[in-house]
Amino acid sequence: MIDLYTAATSNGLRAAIGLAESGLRHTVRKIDLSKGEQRAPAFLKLNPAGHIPVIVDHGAARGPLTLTESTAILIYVAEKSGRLLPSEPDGRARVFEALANAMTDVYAPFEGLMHLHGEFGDKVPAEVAAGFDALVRGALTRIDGHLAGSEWVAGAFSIADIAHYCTVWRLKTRLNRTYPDLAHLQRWFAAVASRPGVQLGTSLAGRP
Ligand SMILES: N[C@@H](CCC(=O)N[C@@H](CS)C(=O)NCC(=O)O)C(=O)O
Repeated sequence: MIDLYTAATSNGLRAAIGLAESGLRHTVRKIDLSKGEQRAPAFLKLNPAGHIPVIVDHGAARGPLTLTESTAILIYVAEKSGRLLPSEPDGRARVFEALANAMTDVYAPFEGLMHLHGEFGDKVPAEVAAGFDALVRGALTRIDGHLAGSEWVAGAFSIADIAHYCTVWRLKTRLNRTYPDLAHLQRWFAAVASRPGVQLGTSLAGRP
């Protein structure tokens, strides 16, 4: 059994969807970030950084495993379940390439925008946000181009789709960035959103 500690953020959703799509048995424990539950002593024992998501796998090979970092959690549940990641090196390399792209070229500038919103609320200076927005749009435009000829971001549906989806979801639900002109990205987003595992993970992590 795996315990997931999470909340309705892009990182929290990444782990919740990964677990739901993996089919591994798990429980979801919601952490209320607005109430500071991530700084409670019991939670800090799991992750001294005070960040969700965290998993505790009570059935890990060498005894209970506590794991942080949404990307590491995605890879762990994919490897443990044998789903969401191809077995042959070429296919795995493509998934890891897309995963790295999701976390560095899309998530990182998105996080910059989130920090600006945290600092300025609705009054984010447009000229300051513009640089981050351009980086996110540039990366999403390249993914849109790839999706013009492919159903998913790297071969079959994988943890790379989950990683990208959660940032695009949060761009929409938290920052109202929807990219209606990127038609292939829209088609892909709707396809990911319609998957039962994605819907289950989203409902368990909760609304933003
Ligand atoms: N690199 C980490 C980032 C985790 C993270 O930043 N979590 C945020 C929510 S998205 C958090 O728990 N913030 C609580 C806080 O800063 O107090 C990951 O990918 O899991």
